[in-house]
Amino acid sequence: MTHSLSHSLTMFLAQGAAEGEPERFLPKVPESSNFWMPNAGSDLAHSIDGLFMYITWVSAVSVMGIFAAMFIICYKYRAKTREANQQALSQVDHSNTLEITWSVIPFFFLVSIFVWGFKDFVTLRTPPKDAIEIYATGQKWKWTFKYPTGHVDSELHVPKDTNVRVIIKSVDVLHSLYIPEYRVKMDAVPGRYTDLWFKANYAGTFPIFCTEYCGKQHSDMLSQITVHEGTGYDDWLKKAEEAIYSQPLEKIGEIMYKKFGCGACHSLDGTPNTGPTFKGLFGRTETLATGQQVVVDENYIRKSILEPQADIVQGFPPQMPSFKGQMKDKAIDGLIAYLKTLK
Ligand code: HEC
Ligand SMILES: [Cu+2]
Repeated sequence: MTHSLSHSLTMFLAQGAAEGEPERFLPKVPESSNFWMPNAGSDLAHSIDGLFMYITWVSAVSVMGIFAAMFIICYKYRAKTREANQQALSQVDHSNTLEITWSVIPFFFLVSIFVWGFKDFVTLRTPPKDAIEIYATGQKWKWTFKYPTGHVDSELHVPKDTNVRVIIKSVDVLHSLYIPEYRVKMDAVPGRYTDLWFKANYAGTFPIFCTEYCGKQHSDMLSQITVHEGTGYDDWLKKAEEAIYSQPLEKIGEIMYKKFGCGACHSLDGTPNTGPTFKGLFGRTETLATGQQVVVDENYIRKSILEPQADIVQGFPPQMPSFKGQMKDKAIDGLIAYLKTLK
């Protein structure tokens, strides 16, 4: 029987997979060792669970001890007659032994909780240097993950037994990236980077949540993490990119426009920004800084992307970065096709 919360959620998400969506597979994890926690998917998660259980049991036993003493003392020293109630027969107001006992014993427990907690906290906040880095962006109401290859996806994919550092940002309000499987959670803050890291011990697909209330569809801000075995991660990355490149050219171009951030400088609605607008660009006659006139065609666009400094458009600063070596040929073809559609 599987009784952990995370497992139930994973089953729920897996059932939700519609036809044509990427394949999802259920975690191959051992039974959770305690019934109220999600599966612990990393070594650190085990340690955090251990600390949690330690604090829980220390507290539970202390509470039982304190309550037992309270009831026994209430009963034993109750006033048996009305007179006894009026005036104490004897009074004890100090006991060194008792005071030292109930200070020193809890002291050791508290110090042990601090040492264990601090050790795990330092590990939690110190990503290993060899970690692969994946960028996560929170926005109302979805997560996007950007991989070292430049691929952007709505789901997180990682290799098993590998340190992964997720660098988190937000483009609008506060969000918080939460992966219960690894007991890691970090706020996504507009205007700054935050991060978390983990090393997955088991392959499988697990839920990801936003745990910072961020507006009316906050509860829909779900994603999932898939942990791959062997070469699975690289295979997935390759396949995911191929899926983009098997689309119609204009569509590829539209994706590249977003992926390479052309929109930061080139608008689609006719307003000039840092660079000229893309609206009606194809076929337009452009005056260059040299005074020369050119008609925007396929070759001109390709050259603008690969060697932006070669032809500078009059009235604009030479600020466009070169995308040489970053973009596949098919991406450039796609952009050209996309620009043609922007009449
Ligand atoms: C940092 C800002 C910036 C980014 C990002 C940027 N560009 Fe540019 N781009 C410019 C500027 C400024 C010019 C005009 C000066 C020049 O010709 O270099 C320009 C010019 C162009 C031109 C020629 C436009 C014309 O009117 O003749 C094309 C085509 C172009 N960019 C395509 C792209 C594509 C495609 C991307 C994304 C892959 C991109 N740019 C990203 C700033 C940028
Ligand atoms: Cu959110």
